[in-house]
Amino acid sequence: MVWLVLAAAVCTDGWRADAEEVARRQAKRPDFTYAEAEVPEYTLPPAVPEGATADSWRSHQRRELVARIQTNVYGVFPSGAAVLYSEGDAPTPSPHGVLNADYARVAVDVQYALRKRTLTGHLFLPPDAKAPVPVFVLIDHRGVVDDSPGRGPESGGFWPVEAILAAGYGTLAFRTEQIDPDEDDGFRNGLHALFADRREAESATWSTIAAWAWGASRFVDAVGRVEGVDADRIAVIGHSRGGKTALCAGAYDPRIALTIANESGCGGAALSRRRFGETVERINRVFPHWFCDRFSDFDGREDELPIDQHSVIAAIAPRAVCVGSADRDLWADPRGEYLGLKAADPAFALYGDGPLSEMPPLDTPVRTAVRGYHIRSGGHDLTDADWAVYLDFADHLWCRE
Ligand code: GTR
Repeated sequence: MVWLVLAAAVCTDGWRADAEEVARRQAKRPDFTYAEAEVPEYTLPPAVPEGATADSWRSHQRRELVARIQTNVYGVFPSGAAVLYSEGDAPTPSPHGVLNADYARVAVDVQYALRKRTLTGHLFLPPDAKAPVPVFVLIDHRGVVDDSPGRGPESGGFWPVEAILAAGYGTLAFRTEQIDPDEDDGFRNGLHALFADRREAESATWSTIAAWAWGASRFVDAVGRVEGVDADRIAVIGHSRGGKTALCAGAYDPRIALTIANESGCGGAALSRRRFGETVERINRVFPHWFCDRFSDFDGREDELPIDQHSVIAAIAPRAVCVGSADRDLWADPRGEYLGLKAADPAFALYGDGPLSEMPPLDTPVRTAVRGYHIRSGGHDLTDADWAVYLDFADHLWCRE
């Protein structure tokens, strides 16, 4: 794979949306912006406070930023539940036949006020690893993993288990619906049901994305306890709404070593102030449960947001983060996703990382020491080609090339 290794290089041949595709989208959704020329002027809040240093960032400024993200965008997951990680079975040869892998079913028990739920994830490890391996935790909002007894997880484009194992990594996938079903139910089901007595007082600060992100953190804990896993090298990856969730998890949980947001769009890596494709108003109207109530105060008033989505990426610094876009996925605003990563430059610069280059051409991944960006040909999906970029990035990050 060809990577551009970045200095402050200016690339004049960077990606531009296909004009016919823009016209087609625009005709289909005339109320939304698909033309770059129509993006309004905007000023982003600074990624880091003036005069920030690596010390001040580490000691309090990163946490203060996370608090602003919680208040304004993703909200919080209700606190106070007891979490039990069962000793678990050591990974054993996969019962799924097709895979040459070790497999473990990973269970996490969550208990609050005598109410209890068990979360389940599926972990595959390469069978012949000589040292503990890094693991990719996949946020599965598509139901790719089949939890029913006797059935194994399907290995395919969205979760190419064989390719991940062949690259020397382990991988766990968990279904988001067991944590919170993806519907606007007033937080009555999923794990929120454990906190029923707090619903009236607290639910304005709850969100489904924060709950899924909390779940991702629990699986980071759980896999870190499994023999053969390198607990310091755990990546969390999600696509689309799962990509928004990965960014929330990466910002909130400093133990996540690599955050991967594939085509995460509005409320993900894309800058809200650009109002390109999906907007804050639209996402809050169609998916009111994804974000905390306060986020809808900014419907049509993006310039009043005290942060923007680059702040979420900044809150991950100095840990690693990859953002992926797709050429035909204009609803997710590929350029806005790139700019979200780019505008986080000052936070990563505190640690000597970057700057990120200009937007690269199609299918030409770029990276700094700890950030990666690519835009792939094709539509909205998490494909083998995206995984190949992320596996390559992990090789570079963890010196496994
Ligand atoms: C769309 C939504 C996007 C994206 C996508 C998905 O309907 O507008 O923000 O999250 O769903 O998750 O596939």
